[in-house]
Amino acid sequence: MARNEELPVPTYSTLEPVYGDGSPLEEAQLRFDKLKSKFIEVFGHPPDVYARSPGRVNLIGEHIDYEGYSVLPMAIRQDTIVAIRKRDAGESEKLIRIANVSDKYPMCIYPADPNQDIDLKNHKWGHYFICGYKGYHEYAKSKGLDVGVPVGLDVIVHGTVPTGSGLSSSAAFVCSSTIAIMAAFDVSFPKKELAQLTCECERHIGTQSGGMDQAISVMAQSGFAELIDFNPIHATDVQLPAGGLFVIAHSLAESLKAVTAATNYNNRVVECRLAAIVLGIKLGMKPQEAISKVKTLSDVEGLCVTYASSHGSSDPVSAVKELLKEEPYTAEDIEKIIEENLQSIFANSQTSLDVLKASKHFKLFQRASHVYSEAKRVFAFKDTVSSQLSEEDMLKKLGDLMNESHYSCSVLYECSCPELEELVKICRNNGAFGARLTGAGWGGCTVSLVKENIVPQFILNLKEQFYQSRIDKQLINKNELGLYIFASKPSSGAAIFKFV
Ligand code: NG1
Repeated sequence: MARNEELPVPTYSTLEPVYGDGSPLEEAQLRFDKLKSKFIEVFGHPPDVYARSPGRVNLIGEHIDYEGYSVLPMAIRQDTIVAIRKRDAGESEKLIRIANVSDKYPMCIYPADPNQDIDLKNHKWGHYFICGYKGYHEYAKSKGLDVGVPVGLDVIVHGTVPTGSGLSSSAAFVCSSTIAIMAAFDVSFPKKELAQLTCECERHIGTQSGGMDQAISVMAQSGFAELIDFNPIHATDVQLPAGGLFVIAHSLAESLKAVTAATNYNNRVVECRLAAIVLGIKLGMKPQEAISKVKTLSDVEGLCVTYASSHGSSDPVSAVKELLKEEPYTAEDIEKIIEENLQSIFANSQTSLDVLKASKHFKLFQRASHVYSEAKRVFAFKDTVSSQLSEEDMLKKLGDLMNESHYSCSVLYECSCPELEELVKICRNNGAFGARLTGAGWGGCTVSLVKENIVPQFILNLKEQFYQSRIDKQLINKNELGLYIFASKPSSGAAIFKFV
C-alpha cells in the first residue's frame, strides 16, 4: 500500500468521510450550503470545487521546525473551506476575486498575474490566497507543467480556525487555497510535495515559516497526532494515550505574526542562524565556510555533540553553555567573530534585513539552548507515548515534558506574554498534567493535557477563573465561549469535495 505522504489529497463527493455524522456533519452541511448560496449570490454561478484544510495544535516542538527538527502536532476539527470557480479563458475579467462568508472580511480583488508582488506593507486577508496562487504557479512551472494563460478565479472562503490564535489559521487558509487552485486546474501532487510547496507559498507573506503547520494540515490522519520530520518531509502516526485529552484555551491576546515578524518570529529565525554560524566557527569552521554552509542549528548539532562528548556529555546544550555567552550579543560582537558584516550575510532576504534593522542585540545562547533542548523533548514525548508506563505515569511524564517546553519557550525563547502566563498557571492549578503555549506564541492559545473525566469541570473552572472577568469587560461574548476553549481529538487532514 502506498504511504500516506505519497498519496494525493483525497477527493470526496459527500461530507461524511471528513465530518463524520451527527451534529458535526449537520454543521458542516450548513457551512457548505451557505458557501454555495453566497457564491451564487456574489458571482452568479455555483463553485466548481471545494477544498478544506484544518488548523492544528502543536503538542510539543515549538520554534524548531525552521531549524530542521521534528515536531509533534495534531490536526483539530476547525478548518478553512475554499470554494472556487475558474473562469473560462474567453470570459472578460482576468481578476481574482476573493470573498468571505463573514462580513468581517471585505472582498479582495487581485490581478490574475501569478508573478504579481504581494504588498506586504499593506496587509490584507486575501494575501494568503495569493500566496497559494503564486506558489502553485511557481511549483507547476518548476515541474514543467503547462500553466496556460492566466484566467480569472472566483473564490469564497469560510474559516472556523480562530485567527491569531497559534492554531494555524494562516496555514489552513494557504493550504485550502492552494489545494482549491490545484483542483480547479485539474492538477494533483502527492501530499509530501504539497506540504513542501504550501510551506513555500506561505513564505510569500513575509514570515520565514518552518513547515510544521502545512505538513500537518495536509497529511493529518484522523485519530493520530503526527511526528513530522523535515528534509525530507515525513509523517509518522502517533497514537495518543487513552484517558487524557488535550484542551485548547485562547489567552485572548491576538498574535499578529505577519505584522510583528521583524521583532518576533523572523527575529528568532535570524538569531538561530547567527547562533549556528558562531557555534560552527567556535567549533573549528572557517568563518567563510560557516557563513556559506550553516543555515540552521541542526547543521552544527553534530559538532556540538562531538565537543560535548569530549567533555563528558552527549548534550549539545552543554556545548552552547561553554561556547556562547549568556549576555546578549551586539551586531559588532558577532561581526568580530564571523569576520563579516551582518547585512551582507542576509543580503538576499529582505525580511531578515528588516530584522537586523529592528534589533539592537541578539540572544544567541538562549535561543540555541531552547532549540536543542526542545528538539530532545519531542523525542522524549514520542518515546513516552510508546513506552510501557502505566496510563497515569505516562500522562504525568507527558505533562512534565509540556511544562518544561513552556518554561523554555517563555524564559529562553521569550515567545510568551502575560495573558499566556496567567492562563498556563490557571490550567496547571486546575489539574492539568501539563500546560504550555502552542504555536508561535506572543498571544494565542495554550494546550493542556487533562484527564478525560475531569475535562468538563476543568473547562468550567477556566471559565470562572480566566474568562469571566473578560466576559464582564465585554472582551468576548459569553455565548461564544466554545470558540475559545474546547477539548480536541486528532482530526483528519486536507480534502477536496466535488459534488455531483
Ligand atoms: P503559528 O502558530 O501558526 O503561527 C508558527 C509557524 C510554524 C512554527 C510555529 C512555532 C507559520 C505558518 N507557522 O506557527 O512553522 O514555527 O510558529 O513552533 O509561520
